[in-house]
Amino acid sequence: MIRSFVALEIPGEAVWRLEGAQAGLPCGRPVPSENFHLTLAFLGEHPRPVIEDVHYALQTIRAPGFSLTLSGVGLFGGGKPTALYAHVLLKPGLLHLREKVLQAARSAGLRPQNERFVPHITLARFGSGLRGEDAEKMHGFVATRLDLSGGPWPVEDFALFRSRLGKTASYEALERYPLETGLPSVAAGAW
Ligand code: 3AM
Repeated sequence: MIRSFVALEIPGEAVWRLEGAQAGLPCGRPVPSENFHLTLAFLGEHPRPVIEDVHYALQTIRAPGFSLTLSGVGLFGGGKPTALYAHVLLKPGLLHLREKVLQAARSAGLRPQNERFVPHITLARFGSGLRGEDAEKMHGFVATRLDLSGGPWPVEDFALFRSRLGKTASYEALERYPLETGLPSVAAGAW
Protein backbone atom coordinates (compact mmCIF):
# COMPACT_ATOMS: atom_id res chain seq x y z
CA MET A 1 0.00 0.00 0.00
CA ILE A 2 1.19 3.49 -0.78
CA ARG A 3 0.14 6.52 1.22
CA SER A 4 0.28 9.47 -1.15
CA PHE A 5 -0.65 13.06 -1.81
CA VAL A 6 -0.27 15.59 -4.60
CA ALA A 7 1.53 18.81 -3.71
CA LEU A 8 3.72 21.70 -4.76
CA GLU A 9 7.34 21.72 -3.78
CA ILE A 10 8.47 24.99 -2.19
CA PRO A 11 11.00 27.28 -3.93
CA GLY A 12 14.35 27.58 -2.15
CA GLU A 13 13.97 31.24 -1.25
CA ALA A 14 10.55 30.56 0.27
CA VAL A 15 12.02 27.70 2.33
CA TRP A 16 14.52 30.14 3.76
CA ARG A 17 11.71 32.58 4.73
CA LEU A 18 9.69 29.77 6.29
CA GLU A 19 12.65 28.57 8.36
CA GLY A 20 12.94 32.14 9.62
CA ALA A 21 9.27 32.11 10.56
CA GLN A 22 9.78 28.93 12.63
CA ALA A 23 12.55 30.49 14.73
CA GLY A 24 11.59 30.90 18.37
CA LEU A 25 8.63 28.51 18.19
CA PRO A 26 7.51 28.27 21.86
CA CYS A 27 6.21 24.67 21.68
CA GLY A 28 5.25 21.88 19.30
CA ARG A 29 7.18 19.94 16.67
CA PRO A 30 8.59 22.07 13.84
CA VAL A 31 8.23 20.51 10.37
CA PRO A 32 11.75 19.90 8.96
CA SER A 33 12.30 22.21 5.98
CA GLU A 34 12.87 19.26 3.62
CA ASN A 35 9.24 18.32 4.33
CA PHE A 36 7.75 21.72 3.41
CA HIS A 37 5.07 21.37 0.72
CA LEU A 38 1.69 22.77 -0.29
CA THR A 39 -0.88 19.96 -0.45
CA LEU A 40 -3.28 20.03 -3.41
CA ALA A 41 -4.96 16.71 -2.58
CA PHE A 42 -4.41 14.02 0.04
CA LEU A 43 -5.06 10.64 -1.62
CA GLY A 44 -4.81 8.22 1.33
CA GLU A 45 -3.46 4.65 1.22
CA HIS A 46 -3.98 2.59 -1.92
CA PRO A 47 -2.43 -0.39 -3.71
CA ARG A 48 0.31 0.44 -6.22
CA PRO A 49 -1.85 -0.15 -9.36
CA VAL A 50 -4.32 2.49 -8.14
CA ILE A 51 -1.49 4.98 -7.63
CA GLU A 52 -0.22 4.15 -11.13
CA ASP A 53 -3.67 5.04 -12.51
CA VAL A 54 -3.55 8.34 -10.60
CA HIS A 55 -0.11 8.95 -12.09
CA TYR A 56 -1.39 8.39 -15.65
CA ALA A 57 -4.28 10.80 -14.99
CA LEU A 58 -1.95 13.43 -13.50
CA GLN A 59 0.23 13.14 -16.60
CA THR A 60 -2.65 14.34 -18.78
CA ILE A 61 -3.12 17.60 -16.83
CA ARG A 62 -2.54 20.72 -18.89
CA ALA A 63 -2.59 23.78 -16.65
CA PRO A 64 -0.77 27.11 -16.70
CA GLY A 65 2.04 27.92 -14.32
CA PHE A 66 1.39 30.53 -11.65
CA SER A 67 3.21 32.09 -8.76
CA LEU A 68 3.43 31.43 -5.05
CA THR A 69 3.13 34.30 -2.58
CA LEU A 70 3.39 33.96 1.20
CA SER A 71 0.90 35.96 3.23
CA GLY A 72 1.07 35.66 7.02
CA VAL A 73 0.61 32.65 9.27
CA GLY A 74 -2.34 30.97 10.94
CA LEU A 75 -3.39 28.11 13.22
CA PHE A 76 -5.60 25.12 12.44
CA GLY A 77 -7.69 23.64 15.20
CA GLY A 78 -9.61 26.62 16.59
CA GLY A 79 -9.46 26.87 20.40
CA LYS A 80 -7.04 23.90 20.62
CA PRO A 81 -4.50 24.61 17.88
CA THR A 82 -3.21 21.49 16.11
CA ALA A 83 -0.91 23.04 13.51
CA LEU A 84 0.85 26.29 12.62
CA TYR A 85 0.94 27.15 8.93
CA ALA A 86 2.17 29.79 6.52
CA HIS A 87 -0.70 31.07 4.41
CA VAL A 88 -0.29 31.17 0.62
CA LEU A 89 -2.37 33.53 -1.51
CA LEU A 90 -5.16 31.71 -3.34
CA LYS A 91 -4.51 32.63 -6.97
CA PRO A 92 -6.75 31.47 -9.84
CA GLY A 93 -3.94 29.31 -11.30
CA LEU A 94 -3.50 27.49 -7.98
CA LEU A 95 -7.24 26.85 -7.59
CA HIS A 96 -7.46 25.69 -11.22
CA LEU A 97 -4.62 23.22 -10.71
CA ARG A 98 -6.22 21.88 -7.54
CA GLU A 99 -9.50 21.26 -9.39
CA LYS A 100 -7.62 19.45 -12.16
CA VAL A 101 -5.80 17.28 -9.61
CA LEU A 102 -9.07 16.37 -7.85
CA GLN A 103 -10.61 15.47 -11.24
CA ALA A 104 -7.60 13.31 -12.08
CA ALA A 105 -7.87 11.48 -8.74
CA ARG A 106 -11.60 10.90 -9.31
CA SER A 107 -10.97 9.61 -12.82
CA ALA A 108 -8.68 6.99 -11.25
CA GLY A 109 -11.50 5.90 -8.96
CA LEU A 110 -10.52 7.77 -5.78
CA ARG A 111 -12.74 10.03 -3.73
CA PRO A 112 -10.41 12.75 -2.48
CA GLN A 113 -11.76 15.08 0.17
CA ASN A 114 -12.95 18.35 -1.26
CA GLU A 115 -13.19 20.58 1.79
CA ARG A 116 -12.62 24.34 1.60
CA PHE A 117 -9.16 24.89 0.17
CA VAL A 118 -6.86 26.89 2.45
CA PRO A 119 -3.52 26.94 0.60
CA HIS A 120 -0.85 26.57 3.24
CA ILE A 121 2.53 25.20 4.18
CA THR A 122 2.56 23.48 7.56
CA LEU A 123 5.33 24.83 9.80
CA ALA A 124 4.67 22.95 13.07
CA ARG A 125 2.36 20.33 14.50
CA PHE A 126 0.89 20.13 17.99
CA GLY A 127 -0.50 16.60 18.21
CA SER A 128 -3.98 16.53 19.70
CA GLY A 129 -3.98 20.30 20.25
CA LEU A 130 -2.49 22.98 22.49
CA ARG A 131 -4.32 24.10 25.61
CA GLY A 132 -3.93 26.67 28.37
CA GLU A 133 -0.61 28.43 28.60
CA ASP A 134 0.82 26.69 25.52
CA ALA A 135 -2.15 27.83 23.40
CA GLU A 136 -1.72 31.38 24.69
CA LYS A 137 2.00 31.37 23.92
CA MET A 138 1.27 30.12 20.42
CA HIS A 139 -1.29 32.85 19.76
CA GLY A 140 1.33 35.36 20.95
CA PHE A 141 3.87 33.81 18.57
CA VAL A 142 1.44 33.99 15.65
CA ALA A 143 0.90 37.69 16.35
CA THR A 144 4.63 38.25 15.76
CA ARG A 145 4.55 36.44 12.41
CA LEU A 146 1.46 37.98 10.77
CA ASP A 147 3.67 40.07 8.51
CA LEU A 148 5.32 36.99 6.95
CA SER A 149 5.49 37.71 3.23
CA GLY A 150 7.50 36.66 0.21
CA GLY A 151 7.31 36.05 -3.49
CA PRO A 152 5.86 35.92 -6.00
CA TRP A 153 7.96 32.88 -6.93
CA PRO A 154 7.18 30.95 -10.13
CA VAL A 155 5.62 27.48 -9.80
CA GLU A 156 6.52 25.38 -12.81
CA ASP A 157 5.49 21.89 -11.75
CA PHE A 158 3.67 19.79 -9.17
CA ALA A 159 4.43 16.34 -7.78
CA LEU A 160 2.99 13.06 -6.57
CA PHE A 161 4.46 12.27 -3.15
CA ARG A 162 4.72 9.10 -1.14
CA SER A 163 4.33 9.64 2.60
CA ARG A 164 5.91 7.32 5.13
CA LEU A 165 4.72 7.81 8.67
CA GLY A 166 7.09 7.60 11.61
CA LYS A 167 8.37 9.74 14.43
CA THR A 168 8.93 12.32 11.70
CA ALA A 169 7.02 11.70 8.46
CA SER A 170 9.18 11.35 5.36
CA TYR A 171 7.99 12.44 1.94
CA GLU A 172 9.38 11.28 -1.40
CA ALA A 173 8.47 12.85 -4.75
CA LEU A 174 7.57 9.83 -6.93
CA GLU A 175 6.86 11.85 -10.08
CA ARG A 176 6.85 15.47 -11.17
CA TYR A 177 4.47 17.00 -13.75
CA PRO A 178 5.24 20.21 -15.64
CA LEU A 179 2.90 23.19 -15.82
CA GLU A 180 2.67 25.29 -18.96
CA THR A 181 5.13 28.12 -18.57
CA GLY A 182 5.10 29.78 -22.01
CA LEU A 183 4.39 33.49 -22.12
CA PRO A 184 0.65 34.13 -22.53
CA SER A 185 -0.31 35.01 -26.11
CA VAL A 186 -1.39 38.62 -26.64
CA ALA A 187 -5.17 38.67 -27.01
CA ALA A 188 -6.50 40.06 -30.28
CA GLY A 189 -7.45 43.68 -29.90
CA ALA A 190 -5.24 44.18 -26.84
CA TRP A 191 -3.21 46.86 -28.58
O1 3AM B 1 -0.18 19.90 3.84
P1 3AM B 1 -0.44 19.48 5.24
O2 3AM B 1 0.81 19.40 6.07
O3 3AM B 1 -1.54 20.26 5.89
O4 3AM B 1 -1.77 16.68 7.21
C1 3AM B 1 -1.23 15.98 6.13
C2 3AM B 1 -0.38 16.83 5.22
O5 3AM B 1 -1.07 18.05 5.09
C3 3AM B 1 -2.33 15.59 5.17
O6 3AM B 1 -1.69 15.33 3.96
C4 3AM B 1 -0.49 16.08 3.90
C5 3AM B 1 0.66 15.16 3.64
O7 3AM B 1 0.71 14.15 4.62
N1 3AM B 1 -3.08 14.42 5.65
C6 3AM B 1 -2.58 13.36 6.28
N2 3AM B 1 -3.58 12.49 6.58
C7 3AM B 1 -4.72 13.05 6.12
C8 3AM B 1 -6.07 12.67 6.13
N3 3AM B 1 -6.47 11.50 6.67
C9 3AM B 1 -4.40 14.30 5.54
N4 3AM B 1 -5.31 15.11 4.99
C10 3AM B 1 -6.59 14.67 5.04
N5 3AM B 1 -6.96 13.50 5.58
